[in-house]
Amino acid sequence: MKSYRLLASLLALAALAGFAGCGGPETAEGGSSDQLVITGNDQMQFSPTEFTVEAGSEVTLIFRNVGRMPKESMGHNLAILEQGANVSAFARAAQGHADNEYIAPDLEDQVIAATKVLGPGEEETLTFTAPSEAGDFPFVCSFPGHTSAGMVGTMQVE
Ligand SMILES: [Cu+2]
Repeated sequence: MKSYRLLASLLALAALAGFAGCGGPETAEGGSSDQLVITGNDQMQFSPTEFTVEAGSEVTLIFRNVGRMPKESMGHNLAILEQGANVSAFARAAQGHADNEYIAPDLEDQVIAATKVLGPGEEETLTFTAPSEAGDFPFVCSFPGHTSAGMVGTMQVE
């Protein structure tokens, strides 16, 4: 009887472990909708250039610089801006602010979330709450010249 009970609890444990084992990948899969990876490369390209989040949700976004060029000449950041922000004005204002990760202090109120400037092979995880209203929100790399070279994208809030 005793050993039966032991067996039963072992089975229960195994079932639990099995369940957790299944739950892990499922969670990771389910999380792919709100855990995003965006890359930046030496060709000044974001990939992807669009992603979608649910309004008001907690977003985890990994930004990775997959390039090889030095940070001083080809660093990248990722700054998500408020809806309607003037992207080129934001990028222009950023140019003199290497000491602030190329974010103009005056315009920080337009930033929903931003990484530091990353060098080759570096990544940073951003966590933020998505805006509560639906719409398109621009994101940019504000390293000098990169926004105008096309390092821009859109966060769609649904
Ligand atoms: Cu860049």
